[in-house]
Amino acid sequence: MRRGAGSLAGIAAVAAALGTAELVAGVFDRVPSLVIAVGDAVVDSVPGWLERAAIATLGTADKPVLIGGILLVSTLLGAALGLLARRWFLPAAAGFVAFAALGVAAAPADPRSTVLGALLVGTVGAAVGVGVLLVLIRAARADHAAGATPRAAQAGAHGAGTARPVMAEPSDRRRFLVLAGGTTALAVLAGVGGFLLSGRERLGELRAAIRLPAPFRRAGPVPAGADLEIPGLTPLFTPNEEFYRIDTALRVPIVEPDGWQLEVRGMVDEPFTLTYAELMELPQIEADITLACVSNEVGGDLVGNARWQGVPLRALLDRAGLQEGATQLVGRSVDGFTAGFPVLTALDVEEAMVAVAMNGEPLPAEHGFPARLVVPGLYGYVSATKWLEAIELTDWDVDGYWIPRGWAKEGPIKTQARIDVPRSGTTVAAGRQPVAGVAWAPTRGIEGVEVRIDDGPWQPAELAERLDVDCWRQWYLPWDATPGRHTVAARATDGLGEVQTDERTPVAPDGASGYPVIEVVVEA
Ligand SMILES: Nc1nc2c(c(=O)[nH]1)N[C@H]1C(S)=C(S)[C@@H](COP(=O)(O)O)O[C@H]1N2
Ligand SMILES: [Mo]
Repeated sequence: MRRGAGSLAGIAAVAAALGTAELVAGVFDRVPSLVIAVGDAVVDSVPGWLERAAIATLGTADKPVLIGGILLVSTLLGAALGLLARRWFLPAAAGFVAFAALGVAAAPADPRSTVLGALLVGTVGAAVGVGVLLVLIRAARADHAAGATPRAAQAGAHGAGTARPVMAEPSDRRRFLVLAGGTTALAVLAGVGGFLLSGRERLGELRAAIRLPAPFRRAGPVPAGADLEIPGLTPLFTPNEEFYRIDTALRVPIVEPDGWQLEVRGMVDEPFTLTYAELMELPQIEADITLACVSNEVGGDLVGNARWQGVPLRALLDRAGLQEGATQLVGRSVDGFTAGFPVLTALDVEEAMVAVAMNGEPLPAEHGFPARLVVPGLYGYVSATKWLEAIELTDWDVDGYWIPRGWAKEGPIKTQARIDVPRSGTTVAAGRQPVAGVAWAPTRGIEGVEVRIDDGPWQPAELAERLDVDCWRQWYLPWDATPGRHTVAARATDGLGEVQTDERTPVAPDGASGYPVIEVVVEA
């Protein structure tokens, strides 16, 4: 039997196993996706420096790359097992079972699935894989036998020569290829279908049916002139679909409001639990808050501004009654992620909230539906837990997800300006050109932005009307651009009068600093 046929049979069998498993995971709640489970286990176990390097080089493509890598390794493994199955079918079948067992073993990394669900999907996957392998190996043998037998007989008649494999009957060959190809195609369809089925659509309907309560304290009206509306300049509010997304979840957790609960527990006098309906009945506030990721490079786009609505943290803490020694608030996600920050921040910053809505609609699944934390002034990795399921009051010794992975325990957002217009590396016409961007220093506000052309003096930019200290502010400088190559730098001053530092630091451990600098060519 030819090697190509063996490996093809193995690849089709692996595809069938994975495709069926994904379909089962998509149809049933609490049944994990084995591919995602392995991916989650990889994410959880790689050292912090490697995870940082992956995010730095791949950005948000890190997830597709990881999943692609798992599928590639699976395909190679399938090819190897297929080769083995040509001679030794049982060991190859055992290989399939071991492969499925690996996926099942990884499943506890996904706290949303049950052990029974993992066992079920592993068994189904292994059975389908072994079954398909058996059928295809048989078909390949038939194909091979059809090709080899007449030739061997011929060779025997002449009493000499070696029985070299030759082309089989075209019909047997075709039968095998159609079988292997068809199985693989069906398996891919099943896998994609399972992924799509995994609850997203239903969640969209549930979200659409939710009526948001009116907040008792509204965010101020947006003053005319808060959005300069300069072409190319970031809008004041980031649309939800364009809001940056950073999390460790390979598949967006689909959390239905029914059955979801928020627990407030730990070092409190009266721990309590809220259903979604109960949370929605509590008095809510609305606030315009700029959220930033600690991994945002100077000039980067891992930052966004939204109008958030939710229940103030302070109200929940007052109800629970803080005990002495409760110095840290740790948010726990249904996906196992954790982030912690000083309890004092939760008490001092009035707008710190359990958010349920973003820009006037229930949180999108990607941004933490049904509830998440939003804390003005802190990077997301220490504060903004999405798919929140518990608020735990602890002492300072507990570490959130990113802390043992090389990030600072405290994560205040650094004052930053970003130049959006002109875009770095572009060519603009000589004459009056806008230089424009945004600047943020949540909780402190932005009091000034200055721009420097080449080695010239720092020139004050015009600021858009202030919306809130917690959100970014647009700025603008009319520039008389002269022909040639120019560098443009910017720096912001926060509400405390502190000028953004020019000291360049990398994103790790506590956020990038330094001036944003762009290069443009001005054409005569
Ligand atoms: N459950 C969960 N919440 C999370 C994270 C995560 O990995 N898992 N990442 C945090 C980080 S690092 C950031 S910057 C913000 C990003 O929020 P966004 O995706 O809504 O922009 O979410 C925070 N909340
Ligand atoms: Mo982040």
